[in-house]
Amino acid sequence: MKFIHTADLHLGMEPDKDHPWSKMRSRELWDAFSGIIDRCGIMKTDLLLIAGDLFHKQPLVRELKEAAGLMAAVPDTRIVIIAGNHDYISGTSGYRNFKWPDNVSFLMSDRIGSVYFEDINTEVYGFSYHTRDIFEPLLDGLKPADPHRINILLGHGGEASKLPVDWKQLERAGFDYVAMGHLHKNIDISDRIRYAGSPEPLDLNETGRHGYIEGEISGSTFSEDGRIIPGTITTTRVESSKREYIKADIKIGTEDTYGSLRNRIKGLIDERGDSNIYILRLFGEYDPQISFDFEGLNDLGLIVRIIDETKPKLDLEKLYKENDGNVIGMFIDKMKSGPDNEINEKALYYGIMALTGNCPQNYY
Ligand SMILES: [Mn+2]
Repeated sequence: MKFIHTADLHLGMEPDKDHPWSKMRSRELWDAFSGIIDRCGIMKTDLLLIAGDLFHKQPLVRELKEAAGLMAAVPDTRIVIIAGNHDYISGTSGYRNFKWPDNVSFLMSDRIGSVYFEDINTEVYGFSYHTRDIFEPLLDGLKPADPHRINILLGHGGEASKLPVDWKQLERAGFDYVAMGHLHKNIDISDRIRYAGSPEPLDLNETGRHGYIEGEISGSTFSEDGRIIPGTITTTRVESSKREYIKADIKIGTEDTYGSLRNRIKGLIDERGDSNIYILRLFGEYDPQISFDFEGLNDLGLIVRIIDETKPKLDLEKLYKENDGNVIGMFIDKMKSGPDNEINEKALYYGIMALTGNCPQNYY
């Protein structure tokens, strides 16, 4: 039995909102879903598992129809869906009365239920969120009803306010595979319990490659004396994401100019790929007579954030000696007796820059 496990597609979301590429990313989330459906067709996948948060918020009918249209294109793949904490089934949820294609099973109840596919001898268990939070450990103590079947559990959450799970107990519960959603990074709890992660990264904390899980399960068999010989499972992570968030540290020195910084960032983006989205942390000490126009760097690529931890290089001792008794000297004195933290240090540097009129040449 061949399956694909995905979750947290968050269709309808606009990642990196207010950045120029946000709308494009929104479309790419749909492309990711469409890509997974295509893969099901190519691989003749028996079962597609969607472990919650297919949509980012309450889906519009238009969006449901769009998704259903894609799913109908692979009629030989059975698709099982649960709702997560983002697309939870509210009183007015579009999910409630929506008519899915024949190959789609939506486990709509807020209590554990299952769907059984006789031809692949596979039973899929799961339930949907009806509220944003679930504090009850609803999966604890759950066991598959029939060990002769391939048993799969769909779950969403795994943290205190989103369906807390006792992993050790779940590991022993007898499921051949537990397809989890909610964490957007791909995380393996064990060989049989996995988070697929979101097929595309959705914000700048979700660094690294993303994709989905492809697997194959052979059902349990029975020895002559009637003992269960457990089936085998193999899984592979398919890294399909179009883009990746990359965090990069860039050390600035007193030799750097705006132009040299630009060139270095351009080199970095050339090397790591211009389809990726960058979070740049700049640190080090710069020549106080140089200024960096961070806004001007935006044409180099998809830079979602610049974290500026640079400071001007100043010779404080020299500065203090030459300004002993005047306002600059008094300011340095005062600040040096302040708390030893980053804010105070920054205030000291900015203050000196202001008092010296951007710092005379001989003070760095
Ligand atoms: Mn979630």
